[in-house]
Amino acid sequence: MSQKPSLLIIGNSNVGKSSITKLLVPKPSEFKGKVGKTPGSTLLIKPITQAQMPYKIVDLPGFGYMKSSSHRREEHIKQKIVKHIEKHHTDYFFGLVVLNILRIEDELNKYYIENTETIPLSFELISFLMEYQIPLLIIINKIDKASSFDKRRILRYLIKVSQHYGFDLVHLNDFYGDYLVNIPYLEFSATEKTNLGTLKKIIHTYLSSYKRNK
Ligand SMILES: Nc1nc2c(ncn2[C@@H]2O[C@H](COP(=O)(O)OP(=O)(O)O)[C@@H](O)[C@H]2O)c(=O)[nH]1
Ligand SMILES: [Mg+2]
Repeated sequence: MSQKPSLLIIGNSNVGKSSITKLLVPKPSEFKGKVGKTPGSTLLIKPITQAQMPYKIVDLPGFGYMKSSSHRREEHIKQKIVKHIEKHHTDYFFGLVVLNILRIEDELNKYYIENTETIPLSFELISFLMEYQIPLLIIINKIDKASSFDKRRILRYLIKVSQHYGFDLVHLNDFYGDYLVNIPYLEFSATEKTNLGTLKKIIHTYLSSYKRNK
């Protein structure tokens, strides 16, 4: 196939997906996706391509918190994402699951502690993507907004709840590529470009290994 492989960037709205995309494309001024809220009830799956970029970027909204299908619109979007991944999973060489550090505690409290019928953050999505063997990196974005004290507390909490769902989150520096056990995370700030070099490097590592194995 002459098609370029795809990078998945997935997460709830406002976590920073478009901002991260803008940092990855060679010509940010040609990236038309607006940074900011994009309300709307339809899911548009439209890859971002640029001539000089060796891969495509697909930005998806992630899926929600319900175990039941009570919320029809969210269920509809979830079904579209599931169908898309089922059909195209072999095109994806890497996936970035983006979280907003300032929302993590709230979401864990609301969907893990207070309600046992729901699944917080993107745990359901992460296991789904792992089933399709798409290598993943959890991006903890907006770290510029948290103190280092809060950051440590939030990360500790996230790691603990993750273990409840069977995931071991490990810092990218401590990750050895064993996706059956571990998922790497990276602290990030799109506005400050914190760890952007590390992110670009790991993307290219996975891109090369995907191409080698094709
Ligand atoms: N402080 C801070 N703001 C950010 C960061 N990343 C994104 N934002 C802001 O968060 C808002 C939503 O970002 P956007 O990229 O549109 O999120 P998306 O909905 O996931 O695509 C925008 O106002 C961004 O400027 C970050 O790392 N730090
Ligand atoms: Mg966006």
